[in-house]
Amino acid sequence: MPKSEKIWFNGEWVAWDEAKIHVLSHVVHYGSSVFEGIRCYETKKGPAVFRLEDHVRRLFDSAKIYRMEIPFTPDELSQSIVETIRVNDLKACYIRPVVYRGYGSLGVDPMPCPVDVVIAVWQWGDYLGEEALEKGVSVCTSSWHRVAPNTIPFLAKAGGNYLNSQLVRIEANMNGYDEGVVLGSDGLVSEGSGENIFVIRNDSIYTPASHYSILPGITRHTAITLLRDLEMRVEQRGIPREFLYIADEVFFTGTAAEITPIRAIDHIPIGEGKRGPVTAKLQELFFQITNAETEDRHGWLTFVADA
Ligand code: PPE
Repeated sequence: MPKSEKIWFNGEWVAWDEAKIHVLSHVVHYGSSVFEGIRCYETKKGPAVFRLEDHVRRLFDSAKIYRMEIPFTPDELSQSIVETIRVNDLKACYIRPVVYRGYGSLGVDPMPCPVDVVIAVWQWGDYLGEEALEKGVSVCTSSWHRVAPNTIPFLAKAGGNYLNSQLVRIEANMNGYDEGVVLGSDGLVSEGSGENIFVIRNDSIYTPASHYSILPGITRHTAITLLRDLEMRVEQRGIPREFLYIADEVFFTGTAAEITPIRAIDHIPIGEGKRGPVTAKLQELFFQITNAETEDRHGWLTFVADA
């Protein structure tokens, strides 16, 4: 992966290669971390972080669910994120804050372990391949399902959740697909391994509601808001697998994936088998906002120069 200069480690600056933890840290054994993925975009007014406050809020929500006390305030963390971009002198980057149970005692009970906080930034390009945004991706329905509600909480963006996502992604890639769509324990559509999903048929747009074992994506919320600005309403509900096959358009949303069209599911072409008109319009609007080419009417950008 591309290295940057410095990593913010519990409030100190550490050189990229020196940002290490003990092998007996709780997180290594029990997956006890919560994290965020945030993007910073290059604009004519310098680098701008997209929806910083919302991501920091979700990080604190995730920590709260797992009773992890973050030893910094949300404002301090937001400021440190901006500072990390500045120190590394990056224009556009991906930002990965991670909070984890560190080194202290081993055993399932995490409470005796310290809570460590790290912020790393680096340049991260296309998530689902070079042509994904334009041509769309080919996905499968995963043979793995999401874990049931009341097993592992999906409203928390926790490291351990991604064991399930890893199985989905490995299976999809080994079978020649770009990504997998996961069904929930009830057999209804949940999301991608690292993206939320939207479905369009006729004049209606649907996305699984938050109780379908989805991560409540910030890009998902962005898409719902931008579509509303275009006078298109998104209905949040249960979606059966086969509804995807007969859709006019299907797309993924995510910080890494941004707005990615899906051109085929289980080898069945979606609509005309290419990016559809609503997806194209939404992408255009999304990138105009992230790149500060249009008015930031929802107040989603934090300019590194001003913060
Ligand atoms: N669902 C999952 C399971 C998920 O991991 C993500 C983000 C989303 C939905 C979309 O959420 P949001 O980014 O707030 O719109 N996945 C992050 C991690 C990807 C990775 O490979 O790591 C991301 O996109 O940054």
